[in-house]
Amino acid sequence: MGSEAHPVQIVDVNKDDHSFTLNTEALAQVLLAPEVRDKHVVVLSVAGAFRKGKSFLLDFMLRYMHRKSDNNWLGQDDDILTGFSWRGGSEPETTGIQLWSKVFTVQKSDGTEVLSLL
Ligand SMILES: Nc1nc2c(ncn2[C@@H]2O[C@H](COP(=O)(O)OP(=O)(O)OP(=O)(O)O)[C@@H](O)[C@H]2O)c(=O)[nH]1
Ligand SMILES: [Mg+2]
Repeated sequence: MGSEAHPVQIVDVNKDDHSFTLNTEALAQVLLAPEVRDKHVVVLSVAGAFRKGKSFLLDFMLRYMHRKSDNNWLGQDDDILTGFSWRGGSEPETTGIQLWSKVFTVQKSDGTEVLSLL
C-alpha cells in the first residue's frame, strides 16, 4: 500500500466460526502515527446490517471532509464516489470493520481541535 489514503481492515470476520479478529498492528499504524498519537480523536462510525448503504454514506462523509470549505461539497450526480468500496446488488461487500487510513482535523465550537476517524 502506498501513501494514498485507503480503508484499513481493523477487524476481520472468520467465516467458518463467525469469530472476529482485531488487527492491532493495522489499528496501531493509524492511531500511533506521530500526527495522531497525542491528539484527541472523535470516531464517526457507521454500523448496521449488510447492504444498507454504510460504505456509500461513509464516502459522502469523506467527500465532506475533503471539500467542507466548499458550499457545494455534495457535488454533481455524476461525480465518482470513491473511498470505501461500495456497490449495488444483494451480495455483501464490506466485512468486519474498516478504518480510513487518513484522519481529518476538525475544529470544535470552543476552538479546540480534534481528529476525526471514519
Ligand atoms: N437510492 C439510494 N441508494 C442508496 C442509498 N444509500 C445506499 N444506496 C445504495 O445501496 C447500495 C449498497 O450500498 P453500500 O454502501 O455498498 O452498502 P453497505 O451497507 O456498505 O453494504 P455491505 O458492505 O455489503 O454491508 C448501493 O447500490 C448504494 O448506491 C441512498 O440513500 N439512496
Ligand atoms: Mg460496505
